[in-house]
Amino acid sequence: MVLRKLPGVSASGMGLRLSQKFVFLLFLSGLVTLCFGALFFLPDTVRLKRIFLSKNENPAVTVEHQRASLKGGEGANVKLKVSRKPSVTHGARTVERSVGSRAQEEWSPARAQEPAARDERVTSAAHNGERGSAYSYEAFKTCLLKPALGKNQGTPPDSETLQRREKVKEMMKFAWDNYKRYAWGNNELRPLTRNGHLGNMFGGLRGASIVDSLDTLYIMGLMEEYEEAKEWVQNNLDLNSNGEASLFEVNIRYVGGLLSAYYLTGAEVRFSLICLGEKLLPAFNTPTGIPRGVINLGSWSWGWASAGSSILAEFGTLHLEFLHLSQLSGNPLFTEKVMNIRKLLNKIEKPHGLYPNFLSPVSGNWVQHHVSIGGLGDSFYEYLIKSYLMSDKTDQEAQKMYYSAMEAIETNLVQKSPGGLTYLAEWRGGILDHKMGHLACFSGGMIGIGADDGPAGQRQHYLDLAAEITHTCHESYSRSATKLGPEAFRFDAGAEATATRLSDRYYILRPEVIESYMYMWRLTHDPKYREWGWEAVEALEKHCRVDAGFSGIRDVYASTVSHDNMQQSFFLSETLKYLYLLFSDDDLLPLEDWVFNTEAHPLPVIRKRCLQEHSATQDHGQTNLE
Ligand code: DMJ
Repeated sequence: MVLRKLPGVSASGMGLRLSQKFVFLLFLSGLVTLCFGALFFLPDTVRLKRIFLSKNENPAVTVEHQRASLKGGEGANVKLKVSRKPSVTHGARTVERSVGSRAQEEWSPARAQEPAARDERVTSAAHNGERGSAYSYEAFKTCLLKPALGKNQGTPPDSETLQRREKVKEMMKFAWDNYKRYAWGNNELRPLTRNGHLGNMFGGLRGASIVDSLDTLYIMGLMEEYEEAKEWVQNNLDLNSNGEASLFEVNIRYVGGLLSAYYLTGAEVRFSLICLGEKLLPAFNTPTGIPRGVINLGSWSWGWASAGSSILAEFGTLHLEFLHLSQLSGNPLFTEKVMNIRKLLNKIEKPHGLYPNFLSPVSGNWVQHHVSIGGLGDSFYEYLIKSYLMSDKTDQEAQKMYYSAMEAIETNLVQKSPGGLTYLAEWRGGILDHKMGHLACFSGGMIGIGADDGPAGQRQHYLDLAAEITHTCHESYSRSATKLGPEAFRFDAGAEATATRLSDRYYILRPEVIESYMYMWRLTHDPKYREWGWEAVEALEKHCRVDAGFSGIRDVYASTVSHDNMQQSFFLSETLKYLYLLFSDDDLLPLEDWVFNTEAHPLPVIRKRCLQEHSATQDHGQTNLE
């Protein structure tokens, strides 16, 4: 029809002149290219895109794998879904196979990764069966100094503490049962509307509350619930999920949760752990190796997505989990990635010895000079001291970095209010903001566990500082109507540990204050920490417990509360776990053997020498038998 209207052009195409044919063909091919190119920009959910692009490049692979493949697991068959990426030699297909050691030689999740597969070192020894580097769960257990659950599951001798602990266990069961009933498989429970919440933090990953709860259920002895959770992870945790996810959140909740479940119970989740770990590696494909904060988890396409600067607390909170990923997989790449971050941080100039919160992953320079021990900075410092402790106190570089950072923090950020409260201010290009976030309250515990290994003669000083900060955070709770603390509190314009802005008054079931009570209890056995913990339990019961779970509240100063309709997964993973530990004996997850990641997932101290000796003995034994 269009052609007919053009002057000098006959209705039949045959009548076109050569130049007209050329222009027409050019136009047509342009149109086709444009349409095909546009497919790339469609959301992953659009069917057309899946038909044209995904099928061949990202097929779901359901893998049945048995413990025979990975040394030291339990006998359970494990079904999990992983994303299989194209490789040069393998065609795309959906396979269901038994992953015994032979099957793993043929295919490893590492080989299936697109961007990471380009790095040939991404071949997990755990999967290709390399002798000597296979991880032994039995060896790991012999290297623990004490039984993980203590002599008697940490049961406290006095009846009052025992009753309090039972109450916390009941809260966990209540939170879990309601999640199970109304939100099973979702990331969180919405307890008022009685439905599930997926959110956008984890890409397409689901079940955050389940993965986050595994270890809490186990240490509380909620075994039926633990089995349900484990079964869901083994059968339904779908790693083949598209969508942009926070590298930090996936690492601390999913990788951390699975690591703890593996180490505590021997549950066979090592394969999914390594798959997931390898899916995070493309985030490091930046000019500096400092990872981007957001990663496209399931996609064949871009490894990382968002532009802009990387956040200190995000790229600085990978070390513990990544070291364990190397340990379990035999693949040094995970360790190399986080050691590279550390190298850059050591090299870069630090204003007054402080670490600003934003860094460009492209230039490797600080983006602005905002320093905080709360949000954006917090767990970077936590992971320095915990890296040292988790290395069996051999990682002296982490030790040095932590204590130098502490020195700079003390010189520049530690303040005393007119009322005598010690707090950590924030620093903006040399100007102090006299505000402390709830998140910063974890630092009481951190400074406490770091007290022993600082410069000589500083132990008591650090313990005192830890106690003072924990006291201030308790004040932020006791000065509110609900006895729960606000998101941020200030020390200016007459305020002392209270929120002055409406927008800072909420409480979302966060753990940090209780976390510090738990550490301070372990370090000092001062009964006030258990009392403070109990005050928090009563407040949670009174104001956050609703008919179908626990909910955050919008204003801690209002005596009639308004709920936010969200039971955060960290409430099950952290808040309730720390409370339970606070009312348990110290031999439940003893601190000599375990460090908690920033989501409260316990990870064992890596005793390299012990592990090597153990495998040497095993090898020796084997040789004798042969
Ligand atoms: C948790 O997810 C982790 O503790 C993280 O480090 C920051 N805060 C939340 C809970 O408040």
